[in-house]
Amino acid sequence: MGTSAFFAKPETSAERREYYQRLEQKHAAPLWEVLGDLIPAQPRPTAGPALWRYQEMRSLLLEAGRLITAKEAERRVLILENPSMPGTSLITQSVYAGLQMVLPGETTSTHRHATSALRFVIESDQGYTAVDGERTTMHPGDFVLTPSWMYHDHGNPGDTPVVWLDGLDIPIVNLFGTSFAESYPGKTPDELQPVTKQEGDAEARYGQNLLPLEYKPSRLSSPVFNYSYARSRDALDQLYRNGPLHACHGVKMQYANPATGGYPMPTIGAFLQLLPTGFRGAGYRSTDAAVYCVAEGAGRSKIGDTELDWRKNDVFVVPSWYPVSHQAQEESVLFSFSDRPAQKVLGLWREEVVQN
Ligand code: 1HN
Repeated sequence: MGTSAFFAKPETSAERREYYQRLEQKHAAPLWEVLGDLIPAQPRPTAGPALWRYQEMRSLLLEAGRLITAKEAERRVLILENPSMPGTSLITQSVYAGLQMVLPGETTSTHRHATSALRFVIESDQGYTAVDGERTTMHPGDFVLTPSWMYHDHGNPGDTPVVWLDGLDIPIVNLFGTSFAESYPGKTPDELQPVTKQEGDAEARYGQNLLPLEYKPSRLSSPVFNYSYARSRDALDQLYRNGPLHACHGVKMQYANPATGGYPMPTIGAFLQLLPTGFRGAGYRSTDAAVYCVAEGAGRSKIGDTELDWRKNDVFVVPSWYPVSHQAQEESVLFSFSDRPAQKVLGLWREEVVQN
């Protein structure tokens, strides 16, 4: 992938090498020796295509549930680390992903951080997330936001484990050297943020094609923080019937901030797409690496030269600028997230239809 250089290294000589050594002692270096690697002609992602089978990860999560409590762990998460990026804790160069489990009866402590988080719910009967004083009950397929610097905690009053995919912009925040984090300043370590709003308030206030009079956004993230699967799924179904079907994406929609039309959070965008039974998508690539979670169905994606078979709840990753084409064996719904909003606002995002 993308090994082409726009600048070839000049010949070297004993005299040049001796000079480079003297430069090194002065903490300086010749640009012409590294230019091609520093500024590749095309993206050269360190991430590779990869897939995590949910059934395997679920058993490992249940094992973690016997080894450590959510309280002791702060968050009981299995990091999904890209096999081509060992030791980084990252799934791509710009986003982090993990699978989190909350067992029946558990709550997690309240904290906040500069990094923004999203959740895509995989298993939940009565699990909830509380963000900025409002709880939302999570159901499979719901897309939930934890925007930057908002206090949040989770709980599971139900009888079965709650599991979701976490996505965070950790590398972006750390790139800029802007990470802050703190626990809720309760008097006891177990003290959670108070619930100050009725469940469903954000949805009623901002998520019904209505807005409060003279509403002015007070933050960069969406005021809606749970985008329910039931509603998104219905929309996809209707849009499939209405057409047209995109040759690469099937029926693909992006989650939106209802107050601005922009992305739900400034650094991470998210998408939901329906691929009808037998769909064979055309090749496509974009500069935003994407993390996918299979909400429904089964199929196969060709990512560069790698073919990955996926089933419900599996997670897979498409690195930056890798051609990808999706095929669906049965009607499938794919959730995905990426750093597209950050790339777009910086004027860096590109996409194209390709042969794959
Ligand atoms: C975090 O706060 C959560 O609140 C999940 O559920 C995963 C990974 C790194 C840093 C903070 C959560 C996280 C995280």
